Amino acid sequence: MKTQERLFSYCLSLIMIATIFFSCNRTTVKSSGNGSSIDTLKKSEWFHEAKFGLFIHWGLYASLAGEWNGKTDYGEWIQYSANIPGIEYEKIAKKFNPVKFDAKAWVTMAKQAGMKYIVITTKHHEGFCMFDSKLTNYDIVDATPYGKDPMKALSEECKKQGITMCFYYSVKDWHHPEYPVKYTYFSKEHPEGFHGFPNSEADYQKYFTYLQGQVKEILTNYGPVGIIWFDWSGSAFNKNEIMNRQRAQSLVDSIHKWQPLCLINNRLGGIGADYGTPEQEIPGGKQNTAFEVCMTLNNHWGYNKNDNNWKSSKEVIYNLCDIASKGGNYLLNVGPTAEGLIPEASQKILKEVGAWLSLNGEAIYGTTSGGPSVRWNSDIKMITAKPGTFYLHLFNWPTDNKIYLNDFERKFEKAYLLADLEKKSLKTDVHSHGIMIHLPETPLDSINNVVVVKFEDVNKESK
Ligand code: FHN
Repeated sequence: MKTQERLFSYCLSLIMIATIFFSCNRTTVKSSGNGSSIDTLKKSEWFHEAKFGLFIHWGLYASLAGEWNGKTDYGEWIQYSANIPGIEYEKIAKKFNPVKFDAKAWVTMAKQAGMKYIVITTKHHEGFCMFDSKLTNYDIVDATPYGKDPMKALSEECKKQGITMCFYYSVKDWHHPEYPVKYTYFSKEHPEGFHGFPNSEADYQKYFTYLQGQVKEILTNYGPVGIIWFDWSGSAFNKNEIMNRQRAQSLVDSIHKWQPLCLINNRLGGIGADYGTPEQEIPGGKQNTAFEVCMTLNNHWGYNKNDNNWKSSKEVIYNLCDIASKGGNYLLNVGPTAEGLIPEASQKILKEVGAWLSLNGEAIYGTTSGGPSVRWNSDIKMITAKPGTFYLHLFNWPTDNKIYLNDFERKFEKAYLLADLEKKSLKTDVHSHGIMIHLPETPLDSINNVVVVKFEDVNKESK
């Protein structure tokens, strides 16, 4: 290779290395921790204490109640799944008038269900804003006969009742003309993606400015917000979308300024995430990072009047205990009607869950994963813990009315049934290789009987 060429390639590689070096610095997103000045653990204390929250999917799609052109299995994706053009879909707003919406009734229902926080959709993929936004007229105040801001009423009522207000915000937007179709969901129905007002010139920066402006509105107009629950950023924040990832990081930095204590979920491409959000499934085992399982009560997030495939209160309690025994939170959904009512069936299930938690909440709120540190009866799968205490969740009453605590290294103190108002100590036999707890013939609770095991908390002294 002639000297010039050798010199030329040498310079070229120098340039390459320089570009990579500089590009890395420019593009590296501060992913060590979430960049918040306030330690995530500190600001997550309320979240780990709370354990149980209400998810609310409410929007124009509630008016269609899951039906379009004779098909009845739609939900909050009805505009996409039924391929409804924007101009057609917008008309729904003109009739959206939730006169029966009662913030007090909603928050009271959540509280009586034993839920400690509410996450409500301020804007779902349809792009319609269920709050008063100065950045669009496609919102509940400007575009509907209702003309009021339900987020204002809800945040004030949450404050009154000590429930933490949290907001869901969809990054994807089938209404905003600057939201590129390429970032929407490609499927058999829509091989090129879907948008109500497809715009080939869509400029994501313009959309992101809109998004940033709206996130500022919901984080500065409604008082303290516990969580900003982003959803469906699609491919916009994929690792090769450098610009967008930078935009997301700048949004995270702004959120920390507007609400330093506000938690951010992991659906902004994972940027600034304080915790993970498994959906419709419970992780197999204890997780090392904070997580919150979100789940529907029937088959849809949004209201579907024909969907009566409701979970039982036992199933909900089972999921809540299972998730808590793995160190996570449970965010359970309701889909209100267009009139502003929570479906009766949802209310009934949540009331029953609340009745169980009113007696057994101690075994859920503020607990950690008990973990398999001690070998129990094989069918005791769920254990939650607090210093000096294990909570054994018995969904099946042992056939021989006994619990075996094998190799229980801790200094055992006593055991009793949590639902026993007198907290009478259960008879126990302490053996060299463990402890046997004698249970009464019949369980006190028809769903889950929690046995409380008290032991000497070795850490207490050192505290
Ligand atoms: O597409 C949404 C869906 O409509 C719903 O909002 C869930 C809730 O977590 N999130 C998305 C699906 O992952």
